[in-house]
Amino acid sequence: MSKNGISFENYWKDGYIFPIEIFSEKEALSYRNKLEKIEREFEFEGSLPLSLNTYKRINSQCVIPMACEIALNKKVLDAVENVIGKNILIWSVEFFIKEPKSKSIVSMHQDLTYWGLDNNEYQVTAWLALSISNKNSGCMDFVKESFRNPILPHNDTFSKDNLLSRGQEIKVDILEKDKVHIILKPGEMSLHHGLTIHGSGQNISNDRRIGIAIRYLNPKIKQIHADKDYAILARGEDKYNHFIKYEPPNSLFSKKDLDFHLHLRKVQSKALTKGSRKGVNLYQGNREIA
Ligand SMILES: O=C(O)CCC(=O)C(=O)O
Repeated sequence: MSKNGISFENYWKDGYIFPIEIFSEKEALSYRNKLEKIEREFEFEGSLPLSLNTYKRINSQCVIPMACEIALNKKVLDAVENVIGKNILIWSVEFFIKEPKSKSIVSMHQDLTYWGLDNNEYQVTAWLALSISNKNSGCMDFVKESFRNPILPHNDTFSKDNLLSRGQEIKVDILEKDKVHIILKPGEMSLHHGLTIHGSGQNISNDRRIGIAIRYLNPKIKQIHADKDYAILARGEDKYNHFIKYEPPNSLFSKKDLDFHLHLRKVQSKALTKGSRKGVNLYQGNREIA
């Protein structure tokens, strides 16, 4: 049993663990309000070099201080430490938002398929709910113990309703009965392994479904597909320097941070587009988010 009263052994049995309480509903609402204020201010075309959606979905930790603040939260890091150890890097923070009664889905996939990382054990995703995440709002579904598989073949669907960069979908039929619904209240979090098969259905509720996925690494892990990669040191030390370190942003969408965001996307796209159809432009049209 860990400090937070959770038995993390289940993580290594099932490939995920939930629910872990991080924020009270009031604190979660305050973060949601902060996010929605940013949305009101920056959603207009031309207010940022790329669409606001791009910055929310990809590497938001570089340009949105609240994304980093949540990723650096002590309770979140304590939970992550139980899985990957006391030295912790933040690799990326992504907002996964489904509007009420929208068609957005996330096809069943394994995260590690396109990340270019050399080790399966030294990473974990924390997914924190800022609104109710249940079957109606399109919560994540995990397949128990599926993390024991290697990376399985995936198809790129590039479907416009898929929130994933390439609409990547595992080439295995997953039965409804094998999906575990990861029901979370605002302020609760799940942790999942990068080989756990997961996805999520449509939001048929009247509220937005807002989740933040934070990808954490142990510094021992290496990027092997991109020429270099970057991360923020969140806790402990990094004796390996496989990732170039940078500091969290001080303000929202500063010119310096926007330039760095662009650089990071270019550097990482080598890993994220590996094996994709030749000539696919990840900054194209509504697939700009990559
Ligand atoms: O938010 C979702 O529905 C899916 C998120 C996801 O695939 C992930 O965090 O790895």
